[in-house]
Amino acid sequence: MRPDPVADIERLRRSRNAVILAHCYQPPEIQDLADFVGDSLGLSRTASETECEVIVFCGVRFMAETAHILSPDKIVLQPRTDADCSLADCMGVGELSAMKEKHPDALPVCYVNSSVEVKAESYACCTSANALKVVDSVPSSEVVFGPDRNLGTYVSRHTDKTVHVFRGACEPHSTADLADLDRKIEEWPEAEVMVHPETPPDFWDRADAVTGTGGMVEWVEASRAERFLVGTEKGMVYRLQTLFPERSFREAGGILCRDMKLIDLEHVASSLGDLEPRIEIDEALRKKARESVERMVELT
Ligand code: CIZ
Repeated sequence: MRPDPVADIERLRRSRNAVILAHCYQPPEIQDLADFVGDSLGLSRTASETECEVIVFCGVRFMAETAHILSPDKIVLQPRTDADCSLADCMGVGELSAMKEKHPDALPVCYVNSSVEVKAESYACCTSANALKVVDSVPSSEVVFGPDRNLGTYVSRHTDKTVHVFRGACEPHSTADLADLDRKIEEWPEAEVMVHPETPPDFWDRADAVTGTGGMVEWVEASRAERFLVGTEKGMVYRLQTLFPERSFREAGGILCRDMKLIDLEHVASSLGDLEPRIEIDEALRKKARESVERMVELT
């Protein structure tokens, strides 16, 4: 045990020329010490634009992979390699290839919450914020969409294209508690309701905004409401409360990602000290995955 991991982190981040990224689902003490807090793609892009030599990604594996895809010359550390994503893990290249074979006229679009291998086999990547725009912009009238069935269904309801949706789901979001949301709507009837598109459709029907974490920040910024119910992973409430201390937020749906909570101060300090565990990706695979991320940028 380190007597003072925060002091170690402060010393090491300077000596290593490191930036610490925290996804907005991370525990408060990790969000508090991070250089940047946000969504996975925004963080990866921000880090790629800095002069740092080391990126510590406090998040799940696909997020640290995305940082490495965009910053091949930097060392990317993921303090806990067992922090996985149930959504990214549910679709492998085999499943994607089977869908491509079944729908040969469709172009594959993958949600950023996917493995580097799936990104490399996709025509374009997307985020929850731009999924509809990407699907509308790819040069085909049919799309294979994965891995998230809820986001895919949301997109299919708002596009004229045929969307073949993979069956995958984020475990915490897809099993969110609707009765909890309904109870909180009754308790705070004047609150605006924001839900993530990874939640099931019943959640969207009750929401003022169906949007990803970045979209939630923008929604609150533009809104005059004082109270908000937040239908995504619980860590987002801390993020919103930090950004908007004069407003009130409550989580709704009881959405908790245990993998996101595996990272603690001890692990951040030891990964900075050891410069391990590192994300390593085969260079040819990384380049292919980067193409699908770049195509998303071109299309949006
Ligand atoms: O990709 C991300 O950052 C996730 C998991 C969610 C979001 O809505 O930004």
